[in-house]
Amino acid sequence: MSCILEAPFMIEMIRTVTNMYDHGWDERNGGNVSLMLEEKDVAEYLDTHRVLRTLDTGFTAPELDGRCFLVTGTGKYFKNVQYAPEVNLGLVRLTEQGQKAELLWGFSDGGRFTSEFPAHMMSHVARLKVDPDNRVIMHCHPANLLAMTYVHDLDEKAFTRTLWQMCTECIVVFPEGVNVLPWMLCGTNEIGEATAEKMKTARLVVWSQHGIYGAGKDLDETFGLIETAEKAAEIYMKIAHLPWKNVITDEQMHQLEKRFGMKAREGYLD
Ligand code: 2HA
Ligand code: ZN
Repeated sequence: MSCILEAPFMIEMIRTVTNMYDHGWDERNGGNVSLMLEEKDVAEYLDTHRVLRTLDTGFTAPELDGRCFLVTGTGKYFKNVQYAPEVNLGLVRLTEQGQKAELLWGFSDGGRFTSEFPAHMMSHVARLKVDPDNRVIMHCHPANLLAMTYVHDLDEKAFTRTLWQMCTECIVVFPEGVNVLPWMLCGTNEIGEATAEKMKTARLVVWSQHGIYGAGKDLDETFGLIETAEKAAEIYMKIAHLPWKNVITDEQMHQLEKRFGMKAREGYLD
């Protein structure tokens, strides 16, 4: 059996959370990532009959029964993942309608998965219904998106249109736009359910005054999605207080739709 630290999914996870930390998106223990895996992929590296511990999840998600997830740990720092992956990450398999998680690897100091596990798992359920290839849910605290939620209208259409207007390729990268939640208490099933509901119509969900959730088919795509939205927010925060002389018009956005063969969210362009 090969060493799990050499598994491509493990290498990619470690590189991604390190990169997120390097981007300044995950101060201290901020942020969390979950990557869905097939049990057969995991079985190349682990004896999947050997359960180290069984953890309560605090929610029910029958759709995820038997699914495996590589996930970041609660209270753990992304900064440290590359130096001690087995302490800071865990690999779990959901059972009993998603109410239990069997730990197959990791959390070696007795830890458990992120406090945002409900939001992650409920978002996986929601995205899988829209896109069966979805594998990743990613949460972090990028400064400019966060800053924008203090000074910009939180209306989803207005927020999306501003981001689209900040870089030409935004509308191509996230044509469905971004959904926005008002401030809510984090770590609860309530914010998990609200996030999952918003995930039905977009892969990006802003948590006002907190951060952002992204979803995608792999770690690269999901990282790139957040990276693009954060770049747009950065430009907005550079120019919001200045007189605007130019803008990307709706007519130009329609040209982008044609050129790139995608369709902006219904009703968001004139
Ligand atoms: O502590 O980001 O939302 C991790 C978080 C909680
Ligand atoms: Zn957070």
